[in-house]
Amino acid sequence: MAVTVLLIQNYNKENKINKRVHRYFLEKLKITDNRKQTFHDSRFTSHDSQIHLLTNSHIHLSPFYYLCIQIKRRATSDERRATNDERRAKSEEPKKTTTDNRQPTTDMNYFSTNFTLGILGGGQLGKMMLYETRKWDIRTSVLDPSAEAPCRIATDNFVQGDLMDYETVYNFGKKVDVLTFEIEGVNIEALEKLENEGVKVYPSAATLRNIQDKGIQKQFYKEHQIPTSPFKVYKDKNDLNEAIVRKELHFPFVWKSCTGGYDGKGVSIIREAEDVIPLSNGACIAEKLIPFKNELAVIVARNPKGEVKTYPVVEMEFHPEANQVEYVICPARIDEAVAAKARAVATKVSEAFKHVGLLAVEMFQTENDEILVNEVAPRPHNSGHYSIEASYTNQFEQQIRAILDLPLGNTDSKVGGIMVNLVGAEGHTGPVIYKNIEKILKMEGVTPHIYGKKETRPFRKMGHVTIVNKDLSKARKIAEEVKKTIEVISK
Ligand code: AIR
Repeated sequence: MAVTVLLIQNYNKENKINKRVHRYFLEKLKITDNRKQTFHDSRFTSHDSQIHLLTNSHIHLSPFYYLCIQIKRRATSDERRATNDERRAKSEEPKKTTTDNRQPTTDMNYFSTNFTLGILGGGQLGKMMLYETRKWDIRTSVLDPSAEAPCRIATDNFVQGDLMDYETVYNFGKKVDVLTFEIEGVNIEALEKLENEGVKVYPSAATLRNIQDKGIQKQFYKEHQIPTSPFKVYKDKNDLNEAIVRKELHFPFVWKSCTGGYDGKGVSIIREAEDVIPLSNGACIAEKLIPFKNELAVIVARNPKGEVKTYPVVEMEFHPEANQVEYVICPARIDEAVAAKARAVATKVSEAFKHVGLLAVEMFQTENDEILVNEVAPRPHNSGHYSIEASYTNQFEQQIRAILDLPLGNTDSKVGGIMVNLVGAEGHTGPVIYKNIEKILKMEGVTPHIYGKKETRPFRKMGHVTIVNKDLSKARKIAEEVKKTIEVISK
């Protein structure tokens, strides 16, 4: 068993940390793993079961210091000790202020050490993030409910468990140095608790709170003067039906479940009363159906220092039935002025959220070239997959840079890129086959990505293909060929 000393200190009157107290504990307690946190009293709760306030008689503690001790099970090794010595030495240095008032992470050594990045969710987005942690030899731990999660093959430590369960997420988070997520459906209360105990959670629990529930997200846009389509929130299906009967709500409109929807789930266009019947019965929003010229997206990267970069605007074409993106085209074939406006709106959204990591902002370009924010995702996004082959810094590397407070990379493209989603064909459920994959491999500039989900289902995202070409119209033609050729079916 190793002892972790958690020093919760306020600065004294001279604004100095009591190094003597700190050193005393490091030496006397034979500490093998030490973390020092500096934050305000309000973040510390004395009734917290994990932390016991120590009133130590051996040394004099000024009223400006609180000293806490935390017992934790942890593996010890020479390597870990060496890393922690480095951290200890660095932690004596004065801390920089960050835009979100938390500790910057740059004093950590992430590369080829025991630093551990925790990822909630082990699907394709996590798997593609792991290509980058492997590239930089950063240790990872992944939590996912499925024993066959795609991340399993590339993470250092895999934990099977429910992402919505408080205890599971909390226990997982306690064992990592920085915690992130690759799916929004995670337990926020556990993230809040972890943050209060000094774990760095990026994007923050507060950002996720504003995004996870689509009703809250829309309200956030309204409060921050971010252009979005008109909407109303309803507490359940009954409430929605009553609004239809009262003629407060007119057909057609867009129904969105407030929670739990992704990859086209939880979104429907309601054209008549019968369309309401199959909807799930939870809190929802009804949005005005916007006639638009284009659906666009901009990925914004932001680190804890507040450095911000936007990727070029991409254009999305949707599958009419599945409500899933079929082609993502970068750069979007739109006027430069519209592209500049879209990037400016995305930056405004990012500033309002003060998020850390990536924020994918999906937008509509209306018939009179207005930009309306549809929704955001605080993570790597389908609309940025093209960047693996086409950009100087792909979105997954950028996510790692942003959450670890490293300098952000160049977001420009080296070449035009088009992404085609590989979704499970209708009528096929079971062990997956990528039919005709060898045919698309012969095509110019074509790279398939296989997510590693063993079972296919209609419209399930099973992979994607990127097509790069200096000539975007040529890439578009090849993308169509790819789409016609490859099929995701079951055995
Ligand atoms: N994901 C998360 N939000 C939207 C998407 N597409 C990705 C994440 C998650 C995976 O989809 O990588 O882990 C879940 O996919 P599935 O097919 O198992 O539902």
